[in-house]
Amino acid sequence: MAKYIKKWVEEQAELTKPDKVWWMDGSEKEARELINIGITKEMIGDNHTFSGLNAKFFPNSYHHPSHPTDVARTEHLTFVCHPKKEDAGPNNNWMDPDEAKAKLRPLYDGCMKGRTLYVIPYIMGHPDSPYAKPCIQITDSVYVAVSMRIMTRVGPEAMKKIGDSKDFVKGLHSVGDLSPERRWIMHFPQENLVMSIGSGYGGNALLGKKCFSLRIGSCIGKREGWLAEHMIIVGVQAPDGDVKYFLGAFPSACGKTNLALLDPVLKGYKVWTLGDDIAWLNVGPDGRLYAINPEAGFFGVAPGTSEATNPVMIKTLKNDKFYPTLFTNTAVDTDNNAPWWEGLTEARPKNLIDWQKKPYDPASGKTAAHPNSRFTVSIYNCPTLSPEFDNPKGVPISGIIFGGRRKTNIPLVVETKDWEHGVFLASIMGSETTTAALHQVGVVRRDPMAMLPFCGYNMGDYFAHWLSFAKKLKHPPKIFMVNWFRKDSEGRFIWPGFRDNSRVIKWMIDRIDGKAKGRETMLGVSPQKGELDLSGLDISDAGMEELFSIDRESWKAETAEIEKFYQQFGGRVPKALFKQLDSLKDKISKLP
Ligand code: GTP
Ligand code: SPV
Ligand code: MN
Repeated sequence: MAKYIKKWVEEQAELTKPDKVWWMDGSEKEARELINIGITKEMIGDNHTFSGLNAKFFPNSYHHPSHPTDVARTEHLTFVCHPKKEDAGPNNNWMDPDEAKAKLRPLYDGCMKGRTLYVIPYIMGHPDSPYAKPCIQITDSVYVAVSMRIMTRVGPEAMKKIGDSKDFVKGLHSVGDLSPERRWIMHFPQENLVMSIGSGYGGNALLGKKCFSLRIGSCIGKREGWLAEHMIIVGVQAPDGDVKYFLGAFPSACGKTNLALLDPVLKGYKVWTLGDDIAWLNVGPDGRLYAINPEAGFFGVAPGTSEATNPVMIKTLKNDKFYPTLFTNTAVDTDNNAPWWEGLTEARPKNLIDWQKKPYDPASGKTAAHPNSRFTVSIYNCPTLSPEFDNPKGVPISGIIFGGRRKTNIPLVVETKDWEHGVFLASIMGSETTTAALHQVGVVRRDPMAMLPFCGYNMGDYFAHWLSFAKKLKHPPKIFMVNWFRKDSEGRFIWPGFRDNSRVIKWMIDRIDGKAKGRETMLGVSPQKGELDLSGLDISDAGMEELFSIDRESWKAETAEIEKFYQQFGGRVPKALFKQLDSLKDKISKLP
């Protein structure tokens, strides 16, 4: 066996002192054994890790309640440990690497006593892809072990790929005692190492996801000349059969999964799914931008997912091709033993247990499913999976869409002028915070490229890295900015969103094909009246106008905030972006 893998695993076992070490082979038989352990043995608080659900509703599916204090990413406990603080930037919590390890060591010492240490060899990306990366994660949670098998490519192939090399990504994970007091998610970019303890939740514990594919990945990408991004990848097929590939960056719980599995309302259009959360971007030999999805599954937000809003996801969850599907912190309809969440059906089932498996009382004023409850399902169960998904080269990108959750200010859609202007608008993105992380919900924060919690190094340097692609790309994609979440004075969404977002994508395709003229606005080119296909949609002219309105005073306040945001980075924000900001301020001052 590959000697460095063996050595590293032995060292971690010596530290954590498990009863048993289990090397995962990624087989279905093994997944069944692991799930059985979660049903009969492993506990989280008073509940078993897994309980079986009725296969008539969702085949091969299991419910998982997490610890009640462990329901979302914990950004305040997430650190990036570069040797120099400035390299982490104000966008990351920072700790000196030696200090961080000294803090963690006693927490890991003996933390797996009485438990099993699972070794998970996995590959991010298709094994044949030049962009794929082999990794080893250790965990003491069967939930994490099973989730990793759904979300990544687990198996001996990863070990073969690593061979006798030292060059693999290492992740050490333990649930510890699940106490938020002893919970840390620490990254060591210099060593391609992640150490996570005290949480069993999604992005804190499935280390291939945000920890490796984005935080460590962005640092590797900076060194090697590529980009690790919080983006979906889709192919959009027009009625003439032509497929164009798009990337879409939206902050957590702002619509990526829904857009990635879109069932367009417009006749003749079809969306092919390649990824719903993470994209690795490389410049191809032809000077175009190519994207691969390093993951192999969806870890999607349950609330709001229904036959009406996202029929393709409901079909995915009902598909039994790849075993199993997990439902984390949803409610359960006890009459049917079926998972339920707010929005799944219009009527709420009579007899529910809530996400902590307690009888649900609607009078409590709380939701039955946790607002950040999620499903974990293989991408191979998705009926709209693109035939290009397993193409090791990835797909060539024609358009990049950036979007946030904004009640005001940001129009439904604009096309930016060029790469630099696109990078500028992406760098000033703001979004209202959601329940995907533990913090105050609904406040606007700057979230450049939807990467604020995930960029593993100083964001000023990250902007410069983005700008550097202008020279490398012979055929740069067009960059668009969208906002599905604008509200009217009564607090209702003006744009219907979801499947109707295909109307906006169609206009983007028309722009790329040179078929739509558009009109100049302060922020870029927006559709002319009549260019957006609104057939069959009940929306007033006034509503449409409001979706694109730009208010001078609120934009003045917005740019003041952006300037403050830029200034935090101590001179690392490229001058070109300050120039773009000056030019925007100038345009705002000339608004009527
Ligand atoms: P992460 O997995 O956290 O990265 O989230 P995501 O960006 O994939 O978000 P997702 O698609 O799961 O959507 C999050 C929430 O936004 C869900 O409650 C959706 O119902 C809602 N949502 C998605 N698209 C739209 C839209 O076009 N309009 C409106 N109003 N809501 C939407
Ligand atoms: C997000 O929060 O952006 C997610 C879920 O996609 S997690 O895996 O927890 O990061
Ligand atoms: Mn995400």
